[in-house]
Amino acid sequence: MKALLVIDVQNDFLPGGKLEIKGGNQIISKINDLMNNYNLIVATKDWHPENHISFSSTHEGKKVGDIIKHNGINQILWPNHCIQESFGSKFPKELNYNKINKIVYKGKNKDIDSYSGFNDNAKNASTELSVFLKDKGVDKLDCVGLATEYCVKHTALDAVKEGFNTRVIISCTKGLSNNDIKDAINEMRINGIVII
Ligand code: VGL
Ligand code: ZN
Repeated sequence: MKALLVIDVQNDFLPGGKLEIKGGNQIISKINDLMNNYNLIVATKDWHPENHISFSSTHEGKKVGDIIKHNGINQILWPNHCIQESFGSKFPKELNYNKINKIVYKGKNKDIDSYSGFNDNAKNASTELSVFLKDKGVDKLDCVGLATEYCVKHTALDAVKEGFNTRVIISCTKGLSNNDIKDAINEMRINGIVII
């Protein structure tokens, strides 16, 4: 059984959003088309409280792009984004989100970021994603969404670790930095992810 995983396609990651990814809007209609090929579609949402550790505004004297160490792990500081229930946290109206069967929320704990839809960045806590997919009999997972080198990469790497036959449909992803995207694609390939 195959499933489509739509990662963090939310207003704040699209042009005009708080953490905008150039061209992020261009993948929406492609994802809508792709949805026709799947009987099970799951989406992740970045879902932060207002004082989240990943926001530069949470740390006095820090700015966007700074890297801090928190509880032993590096954290890049971002603009405030995807605050729970805000407009920026919502699906864009152009996305056929009524076809999504299940939404998994991540990054809810203010003390730790969560790029992966499966686990937080310390790999201490898991979301319900893996159990949900396995309960549905999913063995093949196709990943699309934003951003290629952050949440898509980390979600796909964890999917492999969870035993899913994992592919990333690269034309249905967009990232922030071309160099980092290249590195991310290599890292995903090395770890057994099929890039199509
Ligand atoms: C993401 C940075 C911060 C992502 C989420 O969805 O790739 N990136 N939070
Ligand atoms: Zn985030």
